[in-house]
Amino acid sequence: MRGRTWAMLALTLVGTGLAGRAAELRLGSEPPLPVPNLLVNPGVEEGADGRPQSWAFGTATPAIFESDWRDGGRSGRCLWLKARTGEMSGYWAQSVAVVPGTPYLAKGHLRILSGKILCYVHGTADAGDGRKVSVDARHYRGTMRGHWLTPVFVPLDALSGPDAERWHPFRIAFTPPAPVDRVALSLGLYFAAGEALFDDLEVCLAEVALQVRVEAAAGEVLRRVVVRADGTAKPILDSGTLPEGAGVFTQAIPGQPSDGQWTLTVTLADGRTLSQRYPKHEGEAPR
Ligand SMILES: [Ca+2]
Repeated sequence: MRGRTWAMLALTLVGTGLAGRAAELRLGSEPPLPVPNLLVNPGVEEGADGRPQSWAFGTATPAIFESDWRDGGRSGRCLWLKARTGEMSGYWAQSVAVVPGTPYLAKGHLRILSGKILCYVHGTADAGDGRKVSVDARHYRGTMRGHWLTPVFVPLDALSGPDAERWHPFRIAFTPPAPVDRVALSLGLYFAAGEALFDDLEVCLAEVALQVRVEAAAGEVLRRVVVRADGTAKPILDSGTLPEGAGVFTQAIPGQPSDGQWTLTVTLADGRTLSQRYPKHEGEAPR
């Protein structure tokens, strides 16, 4: 621990510059991270009169469904629904405005106690020439748990499907085609008797443009600039050896995932290296 503390202190000294002299590293993005969550009441905590704010439950056959805003969520309260038969589907939903032609992500967490769930993003618009243009991106998950064949014909240890006690993340990528500028995220049970819960939901931009800017201090020269994304071996940017006397380096790297994390490493001509993480998470040690 003592050795590590000294190593961190040494890195901090290099990073802030001895005698107040060091290159300035700026790693950011457009738009900045974290990107905004477009959903209202995404954690399902707000509401009144027993109903969650901005979320609505809909089905063609209300008689077979029970839905509720209840405790026991991944955070505080959550959306719950139960279908007594598989006659029809039913969904909790919220719609958001989107920019046509832009990649988005819908994300969240779910628990399936029984049955089959469907999370999907959908939107339709009139193309203006009588045609309809749509987006429909789906995430299905199911379990045999609670099925009428269980456990008489299907041994319990052979059941497929996610653990009912745990919250499972889901993720749906979609790009609304022009002129679709509004989509709904629907979360529900899909033509099967069952029971499920949903919480901590998000619709956000899928991509950002990373912005790299490095400026040498007086008397310094930049030799090489490298940006690595966590979890990938090959750098997403490698300047190679910079021209003699390089003092400023700037570059935009479009199409980067909005849930990524990156490290900018700069090597100076005198052999020193400086680095910066983006986005910086609270409590993260300097590197
Ligand atoms: Ca919650």
